[in-house]
Amino acid sequence: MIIDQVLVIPCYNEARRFRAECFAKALANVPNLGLLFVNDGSTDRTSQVLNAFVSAHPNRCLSVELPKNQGKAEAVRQGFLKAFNPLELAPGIWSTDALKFIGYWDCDLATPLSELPYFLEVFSMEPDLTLVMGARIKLLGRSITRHSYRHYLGRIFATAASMVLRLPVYDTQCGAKLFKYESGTRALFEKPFISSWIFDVEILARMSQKKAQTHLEMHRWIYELPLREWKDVDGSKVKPTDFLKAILSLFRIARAYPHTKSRGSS
Ligand SMILES: Nc1nc2c(ncn2[C@@H]2O[C@H](COP(=O)(O)OP(=O)(O)OP(=O)(O)O)[C@@H](O)[C@H]2O)c(=O)[nH]1
Ligand SMILES: [Mg+2]
Repeated sequence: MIIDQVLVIPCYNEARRFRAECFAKALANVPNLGLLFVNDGSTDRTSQVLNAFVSAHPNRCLSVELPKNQGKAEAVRQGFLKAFNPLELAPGIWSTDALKFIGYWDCDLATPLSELPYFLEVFSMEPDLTLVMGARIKLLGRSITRHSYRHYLGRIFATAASMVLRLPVYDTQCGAKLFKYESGTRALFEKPFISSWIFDVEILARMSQKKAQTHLEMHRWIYELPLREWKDVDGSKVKPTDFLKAILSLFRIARAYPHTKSRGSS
């Protein structure tokens, strides 16, 4: 069995929320899926919980321990760098030659792992895509459950992010994203992010800069997939003040990526 798709799961003080049975079910349902957990300097029992899970699924899981808490952006980045480094992977089972997709997925499984096949389906229909991102859109026939204050703050933020990026993006912050495993993706994660929380916006800004140089249209590279299911999971560590911090970070991103212009937004 060869791993051809890997999900990086950033984990900060997740011992209580970690649902081993859901991750185990995903491993059983998707035979070529690998999970790469990044313990982001947790101070609870996350390390023990992850080690127990990784030991129970030795060929399917890897883990990274960050010595101190660095925030979601750096946790995800470290996971991606490991997944792109052949020396860090388990020989024979995990190989950089076999990997086709790499993503990140919030540990609380607010986006259930049963959504993953739909991401893969989009890639199979649109092979030129680089990134498929989950989008939390309330539509008939879907189950998107979100506290209303978080929904409205999220909408304000998303609108501001879309203006800064000059891209018609609906939901930058959904914690489920899948990339094609290729050198261009690795390049997106090469440098540390300036924002520890809204690094998703920065990823789009980095893609936008690159695409502007190559005159390619963003909509050919990125696809937002309306999720079938998403729910707020209790125990989020994001506070209302983080909304203000996120808006300030947007200004910093706008300054840091001045040529962020889309050619695919019209
Ligand atoms: N809050 C927080 N989360 C981190 C950190 N490092 C990694 N993470 C992980 O980032 C993911 C998202 O964190 P959550 O606390 O679920 O954030 P949330 O408010 O629920 O965000 P949404 O699910 O998008 O509403 C989880 O997998 C966390 O374990 C960190 O320093 N702080
Ligand atoms: Mg969450």
